Order: sequence, then C-alpha cells, then structure tokens
Amino acid sequence: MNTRHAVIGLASLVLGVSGSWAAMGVANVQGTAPGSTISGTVKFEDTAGGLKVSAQLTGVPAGPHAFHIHEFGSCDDMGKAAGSHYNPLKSPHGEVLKVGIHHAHAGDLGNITAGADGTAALEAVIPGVTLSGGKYDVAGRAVILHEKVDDFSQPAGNAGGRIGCGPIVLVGAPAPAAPAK
Ligand SMILES: [Cu+2]
Ligand SMILES: [Zn+2]
Repeated sequence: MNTRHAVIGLASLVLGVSGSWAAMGVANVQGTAPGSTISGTVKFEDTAGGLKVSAQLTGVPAGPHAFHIHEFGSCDDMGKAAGSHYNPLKSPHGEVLKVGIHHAHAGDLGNITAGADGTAALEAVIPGVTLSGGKYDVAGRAVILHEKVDDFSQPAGNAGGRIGCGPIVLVGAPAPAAPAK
C-alpha cells in the first residue's frame, strides 16, 4: 500500500514536473584560436529574479577577462560573427548586474577572473532578461570571453580579442544521468 502510493506519487511528480519544466540553456565555450586550451560550460536558467548565468571555464589565461552575451549565435571568424554586445534597449556599455538593462547592455556581465590554474567561474542573475520566449531573450545568441579586462569604457569596454565563444542553445528537460561505467 505504502509502496504503491509511493510509486503513483512518483509517477505524477515526474509527469507534473516534465509538463512544466522550463527549458535550460547551455553554451559550450571553446577557444577561438587553433590549439586554444579554453573550454567550459555556461548554463542559463530563468528564475524569478531574472536570467541566471552559471559559468565554469578552464584553460583560461590567469586574470580578469571581459565576459559578455553577444547578439548572434555564431563563433565564426574568431568570434567576430557573434556581433556586438546584446543590447536590445540601445543602452550604453556598462555593468548590467549593477545598473540594469536600461543603463547597460543586457549582455554586459562584466569580468570573469581565472586563477593561476586557469579555472574561472561566475554566477550572476540578469534582471529583465530571459532564456527564451520573452521580450529580451538570449537563446540563439553567444557567450564571448575576451582577451582583456572589461574596463567599462565606451563603446564596449576595451576588452580586445575574442578568445572564447559558445552559442547559447536550448536543451530540454535535464537528461537522465549517464549509466555508471
Ligand atoms: Cu564581448
Ligand atoms: Zn556592452
């Protein structure tokens, strides 16, 4: 009886969750230069407070690097095909996490800092931005890691070349865990 109820409960929980699962977004970041050691993953998730961005990178030269969402989902031509910073409201370049999308480009995440071991992580929430289906969404755009620090000067933070890039793609419900090997 208890077991059966537990099974039914689990089934309805799974159905309920799968029916309402918001999509996730993922960008697989790769170095733009041949032989680059840069790689990593950036996850995107809609939350009540805005778009949650969680980045984990490796192989990054130590120090701070500008980190932005650019407007197009292509990494061709050393990342130049990703276009400019995502900026739906024609705002100046800035620090969106501090001043919001009306006062900074929606894609202006600022800097991500790599340690001596080349790992870099960032977690942030961009208010007013969504993954997909909203007015200001990022699916189909790209994450860009720059050569230099974002100094927040106009028009784009003086951040130099594009050393890492990853198109933001939608993924469905989280895949089941891989079988143990
Ligand atoms: Cu950029
Ligand atoms: Zn910008």
